[in-house]
Amino acid sequence: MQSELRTKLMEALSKADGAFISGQEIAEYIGCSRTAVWKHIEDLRNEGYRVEAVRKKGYRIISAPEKVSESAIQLGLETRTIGKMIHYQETVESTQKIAHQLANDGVQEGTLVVAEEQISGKGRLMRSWHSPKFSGIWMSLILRPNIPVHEAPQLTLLAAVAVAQAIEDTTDLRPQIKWPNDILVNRKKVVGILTEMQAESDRIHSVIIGIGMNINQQLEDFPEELQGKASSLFIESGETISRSTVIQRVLLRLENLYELYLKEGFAPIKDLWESYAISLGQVIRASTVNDTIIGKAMGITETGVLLLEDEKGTVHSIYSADIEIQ
Ligand code: BTX
Repeated sequence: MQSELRTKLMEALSKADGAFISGQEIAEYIGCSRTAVWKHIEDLRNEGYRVEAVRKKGYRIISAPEKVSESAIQLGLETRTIGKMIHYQETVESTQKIAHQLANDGVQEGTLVVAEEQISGKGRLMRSWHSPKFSGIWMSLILRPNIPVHEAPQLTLLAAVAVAQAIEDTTDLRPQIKWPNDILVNRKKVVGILTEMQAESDRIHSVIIGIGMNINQQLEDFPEELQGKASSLFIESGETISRSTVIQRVLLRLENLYELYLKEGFAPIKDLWESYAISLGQVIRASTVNDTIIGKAMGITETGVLLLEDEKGTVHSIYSADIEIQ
């Protein structure tokens, strides 16, 4: 976990927005000596930042490294709480696993776990998530909402909207959401979201939102069995995309939606979600643990449940399923 001092340093440099900021100003902002500032700037350089230092003017960040380290994410991050604490590791088994441990240890809401690579990335229902090094975003966010346990799945839908908005903010692509947790571009899966929870009786201890985004992979970077159904933002847009910029947009969009949700409930999120939904009005096949239901997707309820009308006119509530558009 990075120090509070580093968080403050990145805040001070973000505020300068590419202009020079003096060592004295930084020292005052952080509450440390100018020598300590100099040492921390050296640490940044060792992590691959290019920092210009000019006598009497101070310091200026010229470029950030390509990694998605704590500082790369925090330089320019506009959020208030989400992503203020970041746990970064180059290689992990799964960011979900680390986030569960941190949540158990009682870390603050908004703590983010992020990695360059996952060795055993997790999908839903024990499936795996392909997470190669340096080309995607593999991150898990810890939230502690004061909501009933049965409403926690709404946060998956909220996260999907935030990710869709962030894709629109950073590319010209038009993302669509397939209930409940896939984000597609041109009908190919570019993002998966896995929401897990720690709770006792009806009290939520924490919700862990895992987000996997394919950003700069080329088609041959995917295993063969995924090549027909998966894609990346690079493949779809033809442009290399800064992963830390996308992370910053996701975190900001998520924070705004989360605040709206805590204030006004799920209704405004539902409207936004429906504006991105790919399957509404279409005939889909929903495979649940016990059953397969074919019907027309009518919409989602106020609690995020999918409604399917079969050919007899019976409306089924789908709480959890895999969806195929017919
Ligand atoms: P899911 O169960 O909806 O999707 C998993 C399925 O998607 C796999 O069975 C496979 O067919 C396909 N798939 C696997 N990898 C990819 C990929 N990179 N791109 C597109 N399709 C793929 C979705 O589960 C939830 C995924 C969450 C991943 C994040 S990453 C950060 C966090 N840590 C972690 O271990 N998981 C989450």
